[in-house]
Amino acid sequence: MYVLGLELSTQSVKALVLDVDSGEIIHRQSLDYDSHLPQYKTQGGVLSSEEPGLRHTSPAMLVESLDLAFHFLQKSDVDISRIRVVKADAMQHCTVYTNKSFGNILGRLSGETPLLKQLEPAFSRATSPIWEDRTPEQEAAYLTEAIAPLGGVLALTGNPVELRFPAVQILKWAREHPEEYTETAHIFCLSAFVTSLLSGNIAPVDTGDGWGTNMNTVDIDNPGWSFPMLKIMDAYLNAHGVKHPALDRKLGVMVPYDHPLGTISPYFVDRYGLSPKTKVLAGTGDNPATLLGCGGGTVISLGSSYTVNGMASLFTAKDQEHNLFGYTPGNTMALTVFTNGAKVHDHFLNSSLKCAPSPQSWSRYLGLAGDPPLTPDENLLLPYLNPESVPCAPAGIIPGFDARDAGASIRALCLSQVLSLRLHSEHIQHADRICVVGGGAQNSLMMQWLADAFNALTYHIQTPSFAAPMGCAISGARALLGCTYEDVSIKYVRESKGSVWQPIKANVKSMEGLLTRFHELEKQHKL
Ligand code: XUL
Repeated sequence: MYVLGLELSTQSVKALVLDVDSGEIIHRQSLDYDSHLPQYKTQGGVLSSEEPGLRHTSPAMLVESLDLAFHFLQKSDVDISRIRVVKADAMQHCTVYTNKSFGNILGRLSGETPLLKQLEPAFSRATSPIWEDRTPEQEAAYLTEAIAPLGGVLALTGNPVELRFPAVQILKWAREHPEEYTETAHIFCLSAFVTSLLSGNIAPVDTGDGWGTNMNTVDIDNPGWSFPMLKIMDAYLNAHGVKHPALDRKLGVMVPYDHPLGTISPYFVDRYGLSPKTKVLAGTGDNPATLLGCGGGTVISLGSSYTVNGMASLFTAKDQEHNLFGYTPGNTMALTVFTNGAKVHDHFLNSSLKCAPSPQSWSRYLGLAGDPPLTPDENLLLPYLNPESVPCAPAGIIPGFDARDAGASIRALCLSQVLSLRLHSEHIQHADRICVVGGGAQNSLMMQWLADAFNALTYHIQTPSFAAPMGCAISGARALLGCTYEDVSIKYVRESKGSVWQPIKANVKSMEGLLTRFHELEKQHKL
């Protein structure tokens, strides 16, 4: 018996097949959008734009990428008919917009024709804002103020108003394009959109993604939308000439994590040979999926963005920097998102070595950064290639990349990113082991310094860059075996032998002073 985990992340589509009986990962594939779907001209999966802060992707490209993932899976050695459960995760906060034809089209998809060709008439908005977008400032100010008399957005939804969350993104778009808004029958979080394609029905959103919208309630046992929030949003839309906004009808239903949704769409049976009995589970955000893929402990993900992620009870501090999302049924998780993650390394790699990323160029790049022992006067820098979310700060690499001493800049970047992760992780308490995933987990200097800064052991799981689709596969295995999340985590999450970094005492000590210096530097450059 096999289970399939799929992921639509910012830059790529990933597929992972887990053999539930042996516990082996028998297939994993990552296809980046830029090179496999070059017709969309994306850079790192993002459409080009003149407007600063505007970061959108193409829903058509995402649909095509799903077909591509299945095409490669079909061409692999995997006996696809043995897949019993499919679950997808996606970058959080990305939204997809369709008109009322979408449900009908889904219900009669033909395996003869690619998905996109059939779905094209269903889109009511040509592009999809992603989590990196920073444009709806006017709407964020409105929501913050309008909800204040009702206790504030944080108290109602578990999160402060976030520019990247769907609430303000929807309001801005509807203000600018009221006719598109009126045409729209369904607004999906990307994970629910992909799951709709997989199940052939309009799929609900789960609490993992639904809580990342600023429109949810904080009742984890009874998932749903916050009517005070939707009412205030409708009022804004009315005030901007949008007739009959009725946002609640467009958002659909919210369900708990891993809610079973029936069987796979006949499209995937006819076109790729999946069994018609394959079950589909509710999709989720990449962060909850990553947490499960690592066994539910404390996780640092060093991907396109960097995140610090762990289970947490529901609590809201006025100045909280973290976000709260739903996790496995009845549980919540906390996460801080550092927008400027691997992208800054890509930029430095390009500036220092003038070459494209490859295993060889990365190892030369890291070689320039030197060894782990730290001194109190290490160079530090603020690594904000793009505007930063944690802490909220405008773009700026300060004091800058030094082309004459690239090694010093690369070292300062690695160290400063580690310090920033530590400084803004108050939501993670007493972690003595930290699982590090994402492409950056290959950076052994950062693995060591993370161990030093957190005074905790850092380690890898096998296939750290597939942690989220692995989390989806683990959900699938749990649904098949009917056991607990703990049981499946113990059974399937495998630590990578020999990849453990213990804190170095002298470095732990040096980190204290470096943290203070970094904090000072940060304070000089806040919004
Ligand atoms: C989470 C967030 C990012 C995206 C990356 O709130 O914005 O981690 O989920 O895909």
